[in-house]
Amino acid sequence: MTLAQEQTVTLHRPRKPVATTATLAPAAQRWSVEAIEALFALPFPELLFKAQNIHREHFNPTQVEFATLLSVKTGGCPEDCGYCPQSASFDTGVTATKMMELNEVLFAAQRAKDAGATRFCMGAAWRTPKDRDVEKVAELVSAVKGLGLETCATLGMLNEGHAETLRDAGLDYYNHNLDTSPDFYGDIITTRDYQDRLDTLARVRNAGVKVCSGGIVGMGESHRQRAGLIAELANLSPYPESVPINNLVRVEGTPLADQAPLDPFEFVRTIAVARITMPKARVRLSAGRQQMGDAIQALCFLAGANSIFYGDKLLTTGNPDTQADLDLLNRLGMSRGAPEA
Ligand code: SAM
Ligand code: DTB
Ligand code: SF4
Repeated sequence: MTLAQEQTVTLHRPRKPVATTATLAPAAQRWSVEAIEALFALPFPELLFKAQNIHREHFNPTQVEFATLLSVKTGGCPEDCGYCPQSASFDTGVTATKMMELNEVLFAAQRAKDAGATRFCMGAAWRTPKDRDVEKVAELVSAVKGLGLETCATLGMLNEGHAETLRDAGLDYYNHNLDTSPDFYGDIITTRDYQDRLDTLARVRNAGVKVCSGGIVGMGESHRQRAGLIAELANLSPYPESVPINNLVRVEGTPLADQAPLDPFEFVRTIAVARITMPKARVRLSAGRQQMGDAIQALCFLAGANSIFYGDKLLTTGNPDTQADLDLLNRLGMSRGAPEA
């Protein structure tokens, strides 16, 4: 690393997020895209060392959060997100379903809890939920919360009042990903824009619900665009409490089915850079674990990942078996825990 790089990196070390700021406008830019590119460009051992130091300042590095996902309303989505098997625009073999009943969701949540999950995330393939959908999800949230699980929902764009209804039902986190950098976004999704996503995140933040927002890498974005995604997330004020980093799951029938796989070390670097720029966030090693292998996952934990999706399925695609995850953590001498920053 050159002195110039080191200086750039040091100069842009983030200040503490201001917890009282209600909007998510990236007003006080803490991280330039260049500073983040400089992190990505560090020699791998230097980058991981930096990320580990920051991780250890805030978390026990041996603990990993287990969050279980459930698709409560699958497929038939009017959006055209190029990676997504649930979009009605692509023929992926995913069958559209109605919303699940409360007792079915509760059963799945109890099973997730019994298996060791501490957080339960309910996903729905909507562009934006209707008011009555939000009311129904609110019932699911309060029932799941009643089991003693942390709750999370990802339902698409929220309108006025939706976040408040979910908050009042006991929602802890709302997941809405920025997905990629602003300048690559239009290559992947045409049915809504970046500002729509930022507006939903602001609604969530203003309602006092914790923000879960991350993205997908391996969609053909450039190095700079990968850095651009992290810059957008890290410059949110405050940055998200929870940051899922997904490795594209290439699904037959989607426009990205034949995308060349990302160098796995680049994925590890993305985790490390997310950890450095968002020190107190739960950084989740999200989609793509099944394709990744144990060694790369272990490197992700060393790079600062402290959360995984736990359960045999993500929303429509596979995830490692619960026993495989328990075995992996055991082999690494690590354990399940809900990390607190
Ligand atoms: N419809 C809602 C929305 O888009 O916000 C919620 C569900 S959507 C499936 C949640 C996130 O899953 C997406 O924003 C994207 O980041 C991730 N995702 C979807 N398909 C994926 C894939 N094939 N590989 C990796 N991540 C994916
Ligand atoms: C997130 O960032 N990843 C999860 C969750 N948030 C909702 C979803 C991953 C979906 C992978 C493709 C599928 O299973 O359909
Ligand atoms: Fe619909 Fe969400 Fe999939 Fe986009 S990512 S197509 S909004 S389910």
